[in-house]
Amino acid sequence: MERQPETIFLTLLFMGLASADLLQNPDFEFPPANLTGNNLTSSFMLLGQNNTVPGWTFDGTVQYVTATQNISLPGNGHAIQLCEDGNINQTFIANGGITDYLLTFTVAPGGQNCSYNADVVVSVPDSTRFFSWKQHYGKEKWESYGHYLGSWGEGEPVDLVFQSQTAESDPNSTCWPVIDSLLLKRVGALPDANDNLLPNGGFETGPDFLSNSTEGILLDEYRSAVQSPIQQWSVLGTVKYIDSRHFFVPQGNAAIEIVSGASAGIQTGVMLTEGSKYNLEFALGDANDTCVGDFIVGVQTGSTSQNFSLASNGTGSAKKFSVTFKANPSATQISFLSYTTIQTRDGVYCGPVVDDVVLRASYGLKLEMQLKVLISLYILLGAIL
Ligand SMILES: *[C@@H]1O[C@H](CO)[C@@H](O)[C@H](O)[C@H]1NC(C)=O
Ligand SMILES: *[C@@H]1O[C@H](CO)[C@@H](O)[C@H](O)[C@H]1NC(C)=O
Ligand SMILES: *[C@@H]1O[C@H](CO)[C@@H](O)[C@H](O)[C@H]1NC(C)=O
Ligand SMILES: *[C@@H]1O[C@H](CO)[C@@H](O)[C@H](O)[C@H]1NC(C)=O
Ligand SMILES: *[C@@H]1O[C@H](CO)[C@@H](O)[C@H](O)[C@H]1NC(C)=O
Ligand SMILES: *[C@@H]1O[C@H](CO)[C@@H](O)[C@H](O)[C@H]1NC(C)=O
Ligand SMILES: *[C@@H]1O[C@H](CO)[C@@H](O)[C@H](O)[C@H]1NC(C)=O
Ligand SMILES: *[C@@H]1O[C@H](CO)[C@@H](O)[C@H](O)[C@H]1NC(C)=O
Ligand SMILES: *[C@@H]1O[C@H](CO)[C@@H](O)[C@H](O)[C@H]1NC(C)=O
Ligand SMILES: *[C@@H]1O[C@H](CO)[C@@H](O)[C@H](O)[C@H]1NC(C)=O
Ligand SMILES: *[C@@H]1O[C@H](CO)[C@@H](O)[C@H](O)[C@H]1NC(C)=O
Ligand SMILES: [Ca+2]
Repeated sequence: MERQPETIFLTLLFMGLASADLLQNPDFEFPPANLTGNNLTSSFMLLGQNNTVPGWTFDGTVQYVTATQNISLPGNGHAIQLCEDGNINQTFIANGGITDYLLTFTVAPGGQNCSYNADVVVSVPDSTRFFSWKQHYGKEKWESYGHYLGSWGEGEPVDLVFQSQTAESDPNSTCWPVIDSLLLKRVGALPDANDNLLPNGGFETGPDFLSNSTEGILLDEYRSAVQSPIQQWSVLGTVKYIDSRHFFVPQGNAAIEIVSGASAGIQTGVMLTEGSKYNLEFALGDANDTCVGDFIVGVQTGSTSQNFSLASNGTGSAKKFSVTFKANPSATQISFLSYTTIQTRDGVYCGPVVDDVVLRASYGLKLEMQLKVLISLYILLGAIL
């Protein structure tokens, strides 16, 4: 089938919006102005007044990092270390209508033999969030995080600031964070969900994946479903956003793996018709990340909840399940919580994968409605005749 020119134009426009480079030098591959590849040999170089990194402003002690055996990075080898009182910032200009902005970034602990890892603080106007270095959520010495930055409209300047923060007074015993590989994404309207009453039930809309990373993206707790990196879902505990290029994903390009211990998971809310019956369908599985064990997933639909168990051999498989429930008077909470803490043989935390969550009025309701319509038609006909 041939595409209409306007469809192509719209597709290009959409892709343009989605991939527009909002940030300059987001992976720090453009080195300090007075350096070139030839003399970029030292692994840590202190930034100064005359050697700044293109696109960025810095303050405090900040170093330009070149990856060596001593430090592993996900990108092409250059990054920024935020040392004592160190911060970097860049202002980007929001474009298009008011939309959400999602950030993906990577953190590695810099230094050796330190007893304390400083936090990374990410801030934009009206929001500040701390990210602590977390071990055992991946195989690498770095972690990628997804973050809901905020919502802005055309022309608004947004100053994005990264800084280090530590409670430790001795800078020599502190590992200062190294940050790299920023991806900033504008999220437009969620795609049409067909007759699914839950938007983003397949988790296809979320922070961008690093194309080369086999680690997925960690999402810390986000209590609000509106201000969340997984659009329309709040996050409890820590979950991992996984891509189909590097994990087994039941549907589409992305899914959620619940990786932190008991009662971590995801949750959404939806207004339903009181007393009506609904059917919730979902896929549970494992991510093909050698996560072996018995998963127990608690599925809550309004005031009722039910546990589903799944034996995983860690080789990537999924099963469809469904529950039928009657809606409550108030907004209905739908959540998926993991009740098990499992580690792979390498000590990496892992757990059940949730995907393809579809909520529909149950067949019974549809039939009931059709019957009601038929009956009223008969009554109407009877009245006319
Ligand atoms: C680095 O290389 C550039 C160009 O090759 C040169 O202008 C500059 O002086 C060099 N700096 C040092 C410190 O060697
Ligand atoms: C930076 O460069 C300017 C001009 O080249 C020079 O005057 C100034 O002393 C330099 N500052 C530092 C801190 O090296
Ligand atoms: C770049 O400029 C800074 C500040 O003047 C200086 O300390 C550093 O040696 C310069 N590096 C090179 C390679 O010229
Ligand atoms: C790597 O770390 C070792 C100490 O553990 C140090 O001797 C060496 O110089 C470092 N290499 C680089 C390139 O910084
Ligand atoms: C991904 O890996 C390939 C091969 O290792 C490399 O050539 C490429 O530059 C990497 N891309 C990124 C974005 O790091
Ligand atoms: C970083 O912040 C400072 C102070 O708020 C501001 O003057 C500067 O323009 C910012 N730099 C960038 C690149 O946005
Ligand atoms: C870190 O500690 C190890 C073992 O305690 C030692 O071999 C190494 O030299 C130390 N590295 C630095 C940079 O102090
Ligand atoms: C940190 O280490 C440096 C050299 O390794 C030393 O000169 C400095 O006094 C140390 N600072 C503290 C607070 O121990
Ligand atoms: C589900 O399992 C957890 C952990 O075993 C248990 O605490 C909870 O009560 C169970 N919930 C239901 C509805 O059976
Ligand atoms: C792992 O589990 C899947 C699904 O239950 C099954 O198809 C597969 O044969 C199992 N593989 C092994 C090695 O047990
Ligand atoms: C699991 O990963 C292995 C490679 O690590 C791959 O060969 C296999 O096809 C994957 N299985 C599934 C179900 O995706
Ligand atoms: Ca999906």
